[in-house]
Amino acid sequence: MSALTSLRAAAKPAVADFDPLHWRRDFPILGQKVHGKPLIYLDNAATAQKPQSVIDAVAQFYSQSNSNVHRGVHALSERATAQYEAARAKVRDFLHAASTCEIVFTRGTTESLNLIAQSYGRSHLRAGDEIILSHLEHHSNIVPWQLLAEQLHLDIKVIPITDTGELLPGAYEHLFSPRTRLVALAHVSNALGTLNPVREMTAIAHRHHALVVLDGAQAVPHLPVDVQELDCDFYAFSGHKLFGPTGIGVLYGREALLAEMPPWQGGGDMIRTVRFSGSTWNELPYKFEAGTPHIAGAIGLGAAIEYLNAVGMDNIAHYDRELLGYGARELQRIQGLKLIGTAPHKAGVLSFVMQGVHPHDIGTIVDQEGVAIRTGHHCAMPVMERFGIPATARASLAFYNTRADLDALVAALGKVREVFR
Ligand code: C6P
Repeated sequence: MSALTSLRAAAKPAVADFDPLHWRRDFPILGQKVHGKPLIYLDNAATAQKPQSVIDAVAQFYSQSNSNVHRGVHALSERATAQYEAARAKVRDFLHAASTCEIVFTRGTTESLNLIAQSYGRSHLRAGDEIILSHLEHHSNIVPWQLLAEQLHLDIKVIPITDTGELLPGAYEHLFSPRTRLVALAHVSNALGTLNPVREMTAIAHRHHALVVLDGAQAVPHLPVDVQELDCDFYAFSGHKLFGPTGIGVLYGREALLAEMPPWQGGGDMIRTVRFSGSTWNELPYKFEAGTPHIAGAIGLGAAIEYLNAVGMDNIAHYDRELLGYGARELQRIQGLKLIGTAPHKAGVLSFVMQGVHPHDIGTIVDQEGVAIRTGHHCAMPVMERFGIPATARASLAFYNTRADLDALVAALGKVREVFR
């Protein structure tokens, strides 16, 4: 953490006094102009910006400690290993996991979910077994299960969603059968922002003896997460959406489950012994970290978590709700604009369409005003199909965004209306 950031951390504000501009100064990229206008960055669900302390941690690693981990006895290697493992401990505390054995570093949410499917799934599921997904999943929480289903002849069942973008109450439990082995759910939907009642849904799955995989990619930047309280079996997230580097992610898994799962990739560091007659595996979590990992990425992610601890995840969650409510109210004032995803419990995302305007045109016009949003299907094609639309425009929030940012979006959408009268 930079000196400036630690100074601000010492002055951690109470929830009611949360000042986004205070924290925004830590994000150098946000100070720039785009097309001659101040940048308004509202594409945080795609990837979030990085505070100076994360940039410094990565630069410091490469300029002072760069070395491989778990391999050398020399000073740099020991320092790199200590920093890499310290980052793992920060992730453990951030998720309230019981042990660092349960924290596997991956490339991101996508890799974490594929790891579960290919390691747990291939070794534990059999032809005719069933997996439950929901209609609002990101492709990363659909396609790995489809690949597995093809390999093993499994059946996939889907929880329907309502017009507000909530999982249809009551429909979920009816999908269980004695063959249901696993439920894989987004904690927060990236296309709609819906915050799913995952604790209750996990309890139901466990009553039916099914395991629960939670895709936390869009939850961790907005809410405190406690995997022991949620009681989930696996939890996946990406560092880059959590204000950390790209190319680093996390798979949390219950220790007892990870211990009985086979490795999914072979190579250096994941083995204990290698002979041509057969190999044996390293202890957890290294069994799942084949090859040289993204050391700087893990250290950067650790720095991001330290930074978020200073901001306070409770403050972030409270502020996110407030800002989301403001944004929804202001956007709905725009003639012909329809919000897609109006669940009462949401986090971070305002998806919308405008009558007579393709979302890509919305994105292009607001970009000219310095406002960065994402347009498209958001890697959630089944959601688009459910709402009968090809795409949405999506503003996604972070704690450094302000009401003024949303006002700028509304003003830019006014320009869209002028062009498409
Ligand atoms: N969603 C978005 O703009 P990766 O690419 O592995 O870091 O994350 C994949 C992923 C998985 N689950 C959810 C809920 C997600 O939102 C994402 C990434 C980005 O919405 C890029 S498509």
